[in-house]
Amino acid sequence: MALCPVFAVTTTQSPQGWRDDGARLVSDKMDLPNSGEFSGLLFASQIFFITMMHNIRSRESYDSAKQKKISRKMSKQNGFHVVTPLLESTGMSKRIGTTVYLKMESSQPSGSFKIRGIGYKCQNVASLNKSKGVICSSGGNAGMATAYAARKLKLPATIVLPSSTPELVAQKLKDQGATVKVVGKVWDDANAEALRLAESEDLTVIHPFDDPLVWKGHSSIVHELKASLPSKPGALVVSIGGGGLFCGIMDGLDEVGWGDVPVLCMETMGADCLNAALKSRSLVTLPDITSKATCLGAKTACQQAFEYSKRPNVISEVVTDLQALEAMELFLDEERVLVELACGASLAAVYSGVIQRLQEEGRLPKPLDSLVMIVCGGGSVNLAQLQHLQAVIRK
Ligand code: PLV
Repeated sequence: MALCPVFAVTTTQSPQGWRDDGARLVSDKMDLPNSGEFSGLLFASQIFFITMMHNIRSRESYDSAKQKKISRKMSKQNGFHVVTPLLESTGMSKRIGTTVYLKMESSQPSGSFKIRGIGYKCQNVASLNKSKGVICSSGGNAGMATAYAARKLKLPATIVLPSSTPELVAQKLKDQGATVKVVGKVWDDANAEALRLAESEDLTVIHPFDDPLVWKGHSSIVHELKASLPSKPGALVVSIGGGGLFCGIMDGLDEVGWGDVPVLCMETMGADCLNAALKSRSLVTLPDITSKATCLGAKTACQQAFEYSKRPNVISEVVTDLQALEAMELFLDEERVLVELACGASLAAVYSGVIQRLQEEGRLPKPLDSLVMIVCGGGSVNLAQLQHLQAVIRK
């Protein structure tokens, strides 16, 4: 590629760095050329202009060809998810005295991180060319990711929801072309029905959290963090339902050599199956899901999540629905993004002072290098749903 000269018009006070970068300085104090020198300069600048236009044009076609190649490669590697923004939160950083980064999974096409793992799993199912269709039991978001990926892959999708899932979800799923069934009160009931239907109708099960392929898809979050963070994070915060997101994060941390980063697992009271398992030192099945954060409402965590939670760098904390709701509201106010109560559980780690308490207890370093919040998002929320939660939680 031909090098194109760069002329920088600036004042003599401009930083020396310009010249160090190879730009030629044209000072506003330079002597004006005489007429002979001037026509020579004009001719030179015409040649320069033509060369520059040629370079720009060939650069453009080079860039678009390169871009197409990257896009093709990305769509093969990344499936249906997008690389989400990593934002610095001034409000949260001020609260805990260290830089807080928000990994905005709320920006995913299906509304949450779920599309990473579920998209990857569905691609895998489609590539085997044997499936008559997929079936997923879900509190909402796994279903939305399945319906989205299945539509793109032209696979029929059935989503089984418990009655605790907000009504707006069923309509969103139907809009994606999925068949929707509402069975039982909580996710575990819907899951039993999904397994039965899979058997009787010969459908492929897409598990919302207990599948290594789903974890592999979720682990892409950490690879993106590695590519954009200036250094290893001080700690990471994640919401726990059945533990699929957590498993993906732990796999990813190991893969990038960040296996020792403290990971804070957040649950709501009444959907705290991982915390209960840690206390009992074995997997526990909760008698019921009493939290309104229904997307965290698996009665039993997956085995791998329990194994990972035993690591010394993993901390498990539980907040109330009210703390998660207040976090949701503050986040909407400060960051202008509406997320689900399930995500509010993570945000409450900062807004409810959990981080500061853990630092005082010596369980998290003080000062903390930086904190990464996985803003898991969630599509089962709108203004009416927020108002409903405010009414039932504050009653
Ligand atoms: N939700 C699952 C499981 O529900 C679902 O079917 O959608 N944050 C959000 C917004 C979620 O939707 C979920 C899971 C989680 C966090 C927790 O992820 P997990 O289950 O992988 O730990 C019952």
